[in-house]
Amino acid sequence: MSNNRQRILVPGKMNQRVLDRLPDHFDPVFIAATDPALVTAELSSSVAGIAVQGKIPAEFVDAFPKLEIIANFGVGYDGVDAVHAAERSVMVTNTPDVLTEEVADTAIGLLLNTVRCFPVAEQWLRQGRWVKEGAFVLTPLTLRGRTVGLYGLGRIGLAIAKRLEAFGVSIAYHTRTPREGLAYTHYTTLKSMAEAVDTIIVIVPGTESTRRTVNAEVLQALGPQGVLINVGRGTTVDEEALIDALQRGVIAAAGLDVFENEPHVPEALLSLPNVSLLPHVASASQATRDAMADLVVDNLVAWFETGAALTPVPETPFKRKTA
Ligand code: NAP
Ligand code: 8YV
Repeated sequence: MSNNRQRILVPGKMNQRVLDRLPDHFDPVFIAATDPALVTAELSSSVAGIAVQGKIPAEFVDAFPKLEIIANFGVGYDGVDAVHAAERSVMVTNTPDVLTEEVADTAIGLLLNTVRCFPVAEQWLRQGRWVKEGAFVLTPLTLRGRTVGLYGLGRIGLAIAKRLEAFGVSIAYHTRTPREGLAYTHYTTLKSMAEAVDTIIVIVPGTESTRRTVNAEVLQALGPQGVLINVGRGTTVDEEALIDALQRGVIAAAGLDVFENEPHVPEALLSLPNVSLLPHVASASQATRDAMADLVVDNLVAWFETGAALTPVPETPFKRKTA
């Protein structure tokens, strides 16, 4: 391995394919966590790039004066302070597009599991209850006749909407800016959409502008037949308000792939019968995670070899400064 390879730091856990590919191009170094106390003087002065899966605090970024790029594993980059990185002229990349269809598939699966209780029905069969007690109960909810409101209609939201069209349900959406050329009804506020639909699928990024926006008022507006699906970020939903709404029948059911404090899921949610829960697996097939891993490494390679990242986030639209 040549000595003039760029040094890439991997703090904490990282997808195995990223770890396997990094040494082909770089001099990778590893520390256990994004903790500035773990950064030696030698690391501080040599790291040019960081590959991260999870949260990376601004003070950790500031520990590296020669840092040029942070490559985030995931399309959602709420764990990286991209505005702070931009102020320091540090490029931030994410992994859009390569996971869009997989996440949209999961959203539909979670929606069906939630309204038709398929995971519970499977347990009924596996536990021998079909033989001993007879047919599983008829589900009180159905997807038939529903009106689905997408909270977010970006890459993944649109892929979910295309799938929903085939299911014959009505489709609406709420975003800050309406999308041109679509037949779906646009609502300018989340509350007005919640009043008009009976199903909401959350697929917005986890930002300050979306934080806890699915609150008690929105859930009340969704109503007693209401179903909430969250495949975006846990921070977008007020989890306490959701638990209360599910306990009191303010809404009918929820399907969640993401939570406020992962991997911890509140006991109150676990004990509710009207929820379907997944451990943040929307993109978690081998093929899709491999494609995400490749994009992480390919962004680093492109940055150092061509001076331009493949998928920069909007906050860092710049090119590499050459000496
Ligand atoms: P995207 O293409 O950037 O789309 C984001 C959408 O959210 C846009 O329609 C945007 O429209 C809307 N939006 C953003 N802020 C909003 C606000 N304050 N109010 C209303 N709408 C808002 O992103 P994407 O590729 O579809 O991914 C979306 C998110 O899904 C990611 O950021 C990530 O957090 C999450 N995700 C989760 C998983 C999982 O494993 N569960 C996997 C992949 C992605 P406007 O800008 O017009 O408002
Ligand atoms: C991954 C995700 O689970 O891309 C995202 O935003 O939430 C998921 O695809 C996550 O990035 C893995 O750390």
